[in-house]
Amino acid sequence: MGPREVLFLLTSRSFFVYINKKETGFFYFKMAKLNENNLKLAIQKEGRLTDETLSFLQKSGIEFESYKQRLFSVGRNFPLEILFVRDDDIPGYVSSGVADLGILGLNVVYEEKPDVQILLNMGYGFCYLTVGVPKESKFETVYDLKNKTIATSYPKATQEFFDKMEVPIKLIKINGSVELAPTLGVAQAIADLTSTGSTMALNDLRPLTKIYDSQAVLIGNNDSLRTKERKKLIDRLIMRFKGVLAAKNYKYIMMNAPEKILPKLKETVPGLKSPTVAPLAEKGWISVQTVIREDVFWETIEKLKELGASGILVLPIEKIIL
Ligand code: PRT
Ligand code: ZN
Repeated sequence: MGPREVLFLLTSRSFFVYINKKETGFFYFKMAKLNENNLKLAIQKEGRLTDETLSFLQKSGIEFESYKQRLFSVGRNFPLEILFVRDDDIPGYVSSGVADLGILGLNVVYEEKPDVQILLNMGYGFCYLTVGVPKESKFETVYDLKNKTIATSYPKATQEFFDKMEVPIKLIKINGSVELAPTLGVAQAIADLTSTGSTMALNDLRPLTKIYDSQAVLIGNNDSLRTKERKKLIDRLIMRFKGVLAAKNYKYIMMNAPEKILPKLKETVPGLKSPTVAPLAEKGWISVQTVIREDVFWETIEKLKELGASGILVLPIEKIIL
């Protein structure tokens, strides 16, 4: 256990108490008073989702003090308190109402099944729960894993998946370094999160099948969503989040084009509503400004060039309020 690891953490809507052990062996605790009326958002204190969550909040225009070594931060320009906790504790905080909202991996929600609502996909922290088998093994389909032992940190989702496939398996729950289980002879296969797939490859494993897709999600407490004033604040926050997400998915483009291709341009780039068109000094030419979707960016640009558009300028969008 690292010296900074939280030993005990107790919070209610108004207090945050944190008890820890120093390297010297002494216990110490900190207590903070929270403003009961502020919205509370629990996020991961230190881990894979932390940087992107903090940068997402900043892009949403929420200003707060740097979080390093902090337990919580208060929004300067939004009635929001951010609680920094272990990701595994977020479902409990949100379902019990200590926090109104939480941002965590969908994988944790699938596993813990807290009584909360999933409000928004955050568009980062993408990964998959994947069944992996030794590269040299004969396993080709999930049916080949009948009666085999599978090591995982996600026993519920894994069991449910194999139950649905009607393949009986034995499960062994491992909390870390699941990918070592086949080499150690503990299991014949694993079910673990993957993103690039390099951990599996480095451990001589290959993916056999995917159990689910995951990404960071915003979850909400049921009572908070039913309380009028709190729901209003949550909606305001979600509107900001959606603005950041929409901006990420679109690019702003400006181009010059012969006037006669305008109908075809409109078909290629439907934009959010319709493009802005202005005449150019050169007769028969126009300037067109619109937005295009990031996921079809290059296809769209290629089509526009084919149609005869030139001088294409692409700009990032900071926010889109729909
Ligand atoms: O300390 P705390 O409890 O808060 O954090 P943690 O250690 O439990 O979680 P952390 O920080 O490792 O991950 C937080 C969340 O990030 C997870 O719950 C997922 O939603 C998400 N996420 C996204 C991932 C990955 N990608 C990921 N690749 N979580 C873990 N991994 C691990 C995976 O377990 C495996 O060991 O990365 C390895 C595989 O990665 P690739 O790229 O080699 O395939
Ligand atoms: Zn965790």
